Amino acid sequence: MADLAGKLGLIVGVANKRSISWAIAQAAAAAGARIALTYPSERLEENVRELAAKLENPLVLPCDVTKDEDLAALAASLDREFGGLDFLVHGVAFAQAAELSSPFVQTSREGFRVALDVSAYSLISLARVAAPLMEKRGGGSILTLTYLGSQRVFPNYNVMGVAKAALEASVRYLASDLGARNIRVNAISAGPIKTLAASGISGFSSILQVYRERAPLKRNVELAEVADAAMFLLGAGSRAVTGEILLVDAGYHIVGL
Ligand code: NAD
Ligand code: 0WE
Repeated sequence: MADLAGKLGLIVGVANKRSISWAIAQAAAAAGARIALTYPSERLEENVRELAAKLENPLVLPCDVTKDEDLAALAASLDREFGGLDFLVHGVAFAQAAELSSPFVQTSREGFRVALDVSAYSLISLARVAAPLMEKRGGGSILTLTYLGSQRVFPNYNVMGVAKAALEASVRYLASDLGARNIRVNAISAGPIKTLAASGISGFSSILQVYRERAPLKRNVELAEVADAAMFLLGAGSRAVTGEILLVDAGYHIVGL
């Protein structure tokens, strides 16, 4: 497994023990990294602090990605406490519930704004905050999480699909922008996993079943498998990889019929 000994990482998007970001945080910590976790609201602070306590010497900081002042304070805290940054994991997505159950054509202006702001623009603003800290360390690796609904239509994924398309394009533009500073930007497009974000989706179990039947590997993907792929993209093994969307979906995306 990738060696992240002595590396400093910021992980945004841990809500509970089933979060993909938490699986990545645990794997990165096991590989020797020191981790900063964030929480978006006081409601989730206790959850995140409890999980962070399982890590060695963690940093826990507030950050609602829709608030510029939170991002500025996050940058200042990281600069003070870490003095630099080697990697950033972005595992944040949100759309208002109504947008994931109404016909796509009914997408509201506000629903579109919120989904794109939280799920796509936040990668750009976090990258802007992280880049100067990564420069201090001679470069870095930025990783986000996306879903195939960016490229293909999945019933009810709706405006989240549009947000993920914007997120994936942002990965390429950021990779181009930050490459000269030795900062890489990539995404993992994961197959469906029953997390908090998935528990709000009606019919999620049938989505898992369809993937299990049709994917070449005839099974779903596990949190640890996404985390292992993340270790590759965060570590030196991927030092010449940037702007890439790596599908970790048991091969589902290659199937035509
Ligand atoms: P999750 O609910 O555990 O993670 C989503 C996170 O977004 C939560 O921690 C939540 O607190 C955070 N968040 C929402 N609004 C925020 C805000 N304003 N500021 C800061 N944080 C905010 O669910 P997950 O499945 O682990 O999702 C992580 C990422 O993985 C998402 O981008 C999701 O789209 C992506 N993904 C999930 C699946 C899946 O099937 N679970 C598949 C592919 C990709
Ligand atoms: O990105 C996601 C889901 C993200 C998400 C989930 C919720 C549920 C609760 C964003 N916003 C909200 N808002 C809420 O109020 N996934 C990749 C998981 C997912 O969601 C689907 C999927 C898959 C897979 C929705 C429809 C079809 C497939």
